[in-house]
Amino acid sequence: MTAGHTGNPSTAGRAAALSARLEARPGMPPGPKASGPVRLVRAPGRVNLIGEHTDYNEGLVLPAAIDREIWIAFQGWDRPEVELTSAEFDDTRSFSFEGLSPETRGAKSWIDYVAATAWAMREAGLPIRGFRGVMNSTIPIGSGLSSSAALEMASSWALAVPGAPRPDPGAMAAIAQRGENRYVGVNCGIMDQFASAAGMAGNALLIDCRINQFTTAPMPTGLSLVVCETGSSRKLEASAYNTRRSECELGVKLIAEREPGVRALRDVDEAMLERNRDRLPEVVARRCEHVVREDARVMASVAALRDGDLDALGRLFAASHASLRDLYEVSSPELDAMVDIAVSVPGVIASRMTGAGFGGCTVSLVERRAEEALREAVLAQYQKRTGLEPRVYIVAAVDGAGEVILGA
Ligand code: NG1
Repeated sequence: MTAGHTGNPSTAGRAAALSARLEARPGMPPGPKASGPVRLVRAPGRVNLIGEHTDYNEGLVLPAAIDREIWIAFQGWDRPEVELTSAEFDDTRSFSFEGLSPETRGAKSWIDYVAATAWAMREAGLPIRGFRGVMNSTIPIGSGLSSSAALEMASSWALAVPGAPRPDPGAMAAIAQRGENRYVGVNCGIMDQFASAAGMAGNALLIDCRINQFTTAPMPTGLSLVVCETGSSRKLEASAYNTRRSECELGVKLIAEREPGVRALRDVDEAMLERNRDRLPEVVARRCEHVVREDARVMASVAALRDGDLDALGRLFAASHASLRDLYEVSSPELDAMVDIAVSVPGVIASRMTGAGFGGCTVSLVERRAEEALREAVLAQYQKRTGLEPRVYIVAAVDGAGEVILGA
């Protein structure tokens, strides 16, 4: 099975606990029976190393799937229905395939991400099957580590009819993204679903969001990937995110009036942007400048990862953060403080805000020996500076979503 994880003690323990909870759950309805043994699927969250607000501009991103994951233990059944329990929330929700339509817009509950995936799979002509299951998650919610995309990708595995041909990870990610765009009503790019679907252990993924293809870039050995959560609210995010998208679209429209062939900011380089700057409202010019240069920084970062050029990585992360703060204006005092603290710690190679911004997390590349020093510096200084409680996660790049084959 693609991306199958082989069993190890923690895998087996987690699987056993989830399966036991599923089997002990009352409420197996009379009539159609769940068929076959309990199966297990998993899907990781992700952190983006660099390439922010580029995915919806048909640009480049460099995320890694991380060992913060959603797992679902489930049994397929012959009802056109999903009934799923969240172990964390102790909450059971269900939906029927019959009522699925994008008019159900808006995520009123976590189950809507599962329903969105079922809707999008069916729309794409993929057969789906109902199941009853129990899930748990180690991805912090609302912190920008893509718990929604992970839930979608885990669901795509649980909903799939066994033995049916499965689209490649990029195509499956595009299907789930369509579900999130059209059914849930979140206008996200493809990065989150793609990273969760296609992750490769020990690697970041260079994803070309124009053609939905990826290559891998090795994580430097000897460096840890550290995510620091600011604990600050991302309330403004949805409207500000959509405003940024519209500003980019306006930039494309105005540049394309003079430059035939420009379809997205991906088609614009720095020279073209300068030639056309006078046509753009000042704020739109700044948004475009961020995106155009960020694409270039992604390519430079991949080269730096491959060459082990840590100084270059540090400069590129710093430039990305400054651009998100000053040109794209999606950072926050909390994100700035977190990056500030991180880069003052010897052994921290690179640090920047990650995800949409307005709160959420930073991502840092850190020499292993400096992991604890970073954690201590954050715990000692961040709360004093912001009044908020930080969280520090040391994460590893893992494989993308798939079935967990126990004992393999
Ligand atoms: P976060 O904020 O990490 O969920 C969002 C988008 C991505 C991408 C980044 C910015 C959603 C669900 N995801 O990520 O597609 O555009 O912002 O690079 O909105």
